[in-house]
Amino acid sequence: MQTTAIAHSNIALLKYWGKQDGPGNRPATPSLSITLDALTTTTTVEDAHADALRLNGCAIRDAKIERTLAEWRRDCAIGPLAISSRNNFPTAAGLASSASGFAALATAIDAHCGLRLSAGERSAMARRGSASAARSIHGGFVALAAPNWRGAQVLAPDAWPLAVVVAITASEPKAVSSTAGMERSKATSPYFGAWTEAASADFEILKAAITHRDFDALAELAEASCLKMHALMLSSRPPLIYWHGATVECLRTLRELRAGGCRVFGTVDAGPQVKAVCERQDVEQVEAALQDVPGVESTLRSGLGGGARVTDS
Ligand code: 2P0
Repeated sequence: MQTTAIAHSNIALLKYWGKQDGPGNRPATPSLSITLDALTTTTTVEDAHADALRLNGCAIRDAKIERTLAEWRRDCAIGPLAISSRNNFPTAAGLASSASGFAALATAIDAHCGLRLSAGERSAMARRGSASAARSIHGGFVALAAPNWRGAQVLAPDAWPLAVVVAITASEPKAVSSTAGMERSKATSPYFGAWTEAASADFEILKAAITHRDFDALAELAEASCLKMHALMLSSRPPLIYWHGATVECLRTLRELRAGGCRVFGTVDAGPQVKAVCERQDVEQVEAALQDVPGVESTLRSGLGGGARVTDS
């Protein structure tokens, strides 16, 4: 018997960077994201004699997945599993493959092992693997915040159907993982205290921009959150420079488009890709402009997607 689940990647409009001390993989700052329909992880689990993992068709060992399975087994009855997972986009390159990956894995295991978890419990389960995965349990606009640090939907995908163009500037895995980068920023950046102190107020303002569907406010606040996070990364020691030259050029291109009246803004995570968020009528113009930027290898287009779900059991 096998069970398959699918989950979509998400990108943060308000960024999480840094963890609380103690167990549970709780973020130090709240975040808000959009779930992307075109970027998916599909994961199949099957009973086995011992755990085995395949990613994109290759047998692998993954310390983070092994550690997370061990944590889940402390709370739930989960037998040995053969896990096979496939991403339809580059892995570990700043496109949130761990978000869709752990959301799909938690959803598949919940159904396969008959855990009967609520969406909130499944989100907390996914968070143990990767905090951003807590958001991919839900579709549309999603918040991850205190006190329980479970993802919660703010708006359904069709309530504000924005579009996203991802400009891929490099598809190899990043040099410093998000987890290691966050630890470094927390330990060494002189701005870390200011980052966490402003987070609750930033969260409320950005959440209001989403519920009011105020694109101009969202653009300004999301861009500010992204650049503030990268200031934190740049001020870490040794510095975390996830950007490539083309990353900056894409952001400049998007700011020019916005100044010309196009409703678009850019955001960048722990990798060199640029995600342009725009209104649907502008998506072709945005994609064409990004394809013209030297160093952009390819682009992906997406709308907003739904939450993680079982597809086959
Ligand atoms: C985010 N990122 O809010 C931020 C912005 C990247 C930059 O969450 O350590 O894979 O597994 O909890 O969730 C990526 O970090 O990190 C991330 P862990 P995760 O989307």
